[in-house]
Amino acid sequence: LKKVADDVRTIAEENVPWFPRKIWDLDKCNHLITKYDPDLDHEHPGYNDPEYRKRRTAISELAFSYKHIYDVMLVTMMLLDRKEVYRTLSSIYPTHACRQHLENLQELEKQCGYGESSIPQLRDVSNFLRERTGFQLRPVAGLLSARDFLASLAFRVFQCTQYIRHSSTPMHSPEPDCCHELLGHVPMLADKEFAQFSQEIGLASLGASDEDIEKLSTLYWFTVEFGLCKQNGAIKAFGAGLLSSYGELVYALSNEPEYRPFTPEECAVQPYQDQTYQPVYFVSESFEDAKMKLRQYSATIRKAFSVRYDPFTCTVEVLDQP
Ligand code: TIH
Ligand code: FE2
Repeated sequence: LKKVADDVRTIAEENVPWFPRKIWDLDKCNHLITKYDPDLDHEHPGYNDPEYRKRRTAISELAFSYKHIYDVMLVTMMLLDRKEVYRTLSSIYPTHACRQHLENLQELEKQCGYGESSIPQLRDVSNFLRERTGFQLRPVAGLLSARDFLASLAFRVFQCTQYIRHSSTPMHSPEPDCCHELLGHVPMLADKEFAQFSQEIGLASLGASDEDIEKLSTLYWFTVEFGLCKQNGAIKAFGAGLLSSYGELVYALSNEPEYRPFTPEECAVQPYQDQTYQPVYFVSESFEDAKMKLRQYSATIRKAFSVRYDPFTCTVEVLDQP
């Protein structure tokens, strides 16, 4: 068939037939040929059978309307305080957020309707992430146990709340909410290196003892949630808990708190604060460096087996320790 999808025309070479680039593009690979079509092909045994053709039409419609998405329910929230949160945070991102966060937030504004007066839908954001790093979002009703939360990271699934913080406290929330997920986590999960780091914490957590889960979730806390990193000689925030809280972001990059270089062994046992700002922050050299250190640390966790994620089947393979 000669039918060409519209977006092909944006590709430079006009003579190149359109072809799917992403798995979602298969939604557009749905053109039938008329041969053997019971409505069009006079030779088809069902051509003179109206009941048969009706049934076939109904079945076809189902096939045509199929979309390669994981359906996430759409939620409408109060727009109310979101505007203020978005505006205030955006004003300090250029000086406080790491490069990856800034770049990805721009993409999210372009592609997912991020902005002060709109609420992006989880479905769109999840599809955006899947395309960038294979991470996907799934809705969660509130704080999960560390074990469950970390386990989902092993599958590149991020458990994402959809409710919003109370309007009386726009600059800090003690619990995750959609501002925290969308402004803090999502732009970071769109970075390949960071996504890898997150998944590796998840993999390390599978089947770990309660004690090791506690350590890994503390490590997660001081990196994914409250991590700082060096960029061009300056210190910037990459932790989602900082990037979603104007109050703590300003505080973290002031000269009040204590900084320590990121060392997993130390970080994993550092007491943390979940009611108010952290007294100490850990500074990573880079995501690459943090990932290598995490790997070394994970290797010291005592387990009778090791795991490997198979992205083709989306399953975790359990391997005996030699
Ligand atoms: N304190 C963060 C905020 O105000 O956005 C939210 C959270 C981060 C980590 C746990 S809760
Ligand atoms: Fe979080």
